[in-house]
Amino acid sequence: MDEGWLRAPLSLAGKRIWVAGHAGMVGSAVCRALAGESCEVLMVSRDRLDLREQADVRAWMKAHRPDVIVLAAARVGGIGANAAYPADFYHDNLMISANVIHGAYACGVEKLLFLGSSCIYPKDADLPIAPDALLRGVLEPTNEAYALAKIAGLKMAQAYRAQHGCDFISAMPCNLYGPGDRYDLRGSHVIPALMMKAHEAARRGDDVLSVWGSGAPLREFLYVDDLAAALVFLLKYYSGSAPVNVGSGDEISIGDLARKVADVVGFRGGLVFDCSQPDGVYRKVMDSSVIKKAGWLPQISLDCGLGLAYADFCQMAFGEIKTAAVAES
Ligand code: GFB
Repeated sequence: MDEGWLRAPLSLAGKRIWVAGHAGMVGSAVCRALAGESCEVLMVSRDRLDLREQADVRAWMKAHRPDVIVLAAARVGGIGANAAYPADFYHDNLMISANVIHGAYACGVEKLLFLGSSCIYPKDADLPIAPDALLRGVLEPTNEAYALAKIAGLKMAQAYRAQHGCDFISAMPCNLYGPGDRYDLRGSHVIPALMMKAHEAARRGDDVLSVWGSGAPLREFLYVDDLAAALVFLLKYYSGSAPVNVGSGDEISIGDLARKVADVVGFRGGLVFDCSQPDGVYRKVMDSSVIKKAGWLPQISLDCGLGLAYADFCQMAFGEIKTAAVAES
């Protein structure tokens, strides 16, 4: 077994587990995954606690005394949001990581799980990307701000382990999707953006669907509940310094993905590729063999996951239509 894996799992039963960012796509999936663990899940909404404010974070943690923290809160977004708001991506992610990680140390939290992203790795790293590729090359410029802030968080977690013996661990997921995703044409990641566009195009009876970039880049996708199962698995079984990659291992081109999304949504027209929009990194599939060897495997295929994500999108869209209709009456 690789370094850092526990023979006897950490029991989560009876623990007070703070899911920071519980309302987001990842955080809400973690809450679902923790539902079967007989633990108490602590949540606090953004309007009651701004994680970028150090004194507020410290006071909240002192008052609520979590035993375990899953740090799923972050400013996230797709390639468009990363390009438009690099200052926000730096500031918010650096502040959230620094406040929660240092606060966890100061409050004597038993375990903390920090979440990064596959974009922390150099853009020319050998594929599939293993954790030891970190900081061995230049980052992809389209998400440099987010990547640097996440690298700082992961390095900080390692430093608290090294200096103070804190049981702080890190997981690096590949591109995620699923229920609770952000649907916003300019700021979303590719799956929710294409789903929204294809849904609207089908409704209008358009002939074509516009896909950003060349369609050639490859991406590795993971359904968010598979990630959440991996995170609970890591909380119980992992206590090491090295970040753990969590991915499906399957790559698909953006062009093929767009066709799949169009099929799920029922859009029968053609695809056009808008090369005025960025492609981002060409490939970034990760080596997730460490967690797979330890016992976690993804359960939800891309085809199945896209169907589930579209059902969630429709429920959300229907909710909006209903609200608008009520407001008008
Ligand atoms: O999901 P996405 O925005 O993020 O884009 P990244 C993935 C690919 O899909 C890119 C293409 O090649 C996009 O050009 N794409 C096609 C689209 N149509 C669309 C569209 O309508 N919207 C979007 N957003 N993309 C992100 C990073 O990179 O990966 C984040 O920016 C994070 O920081 C995340 O690390 C995991 O995979 O390029």
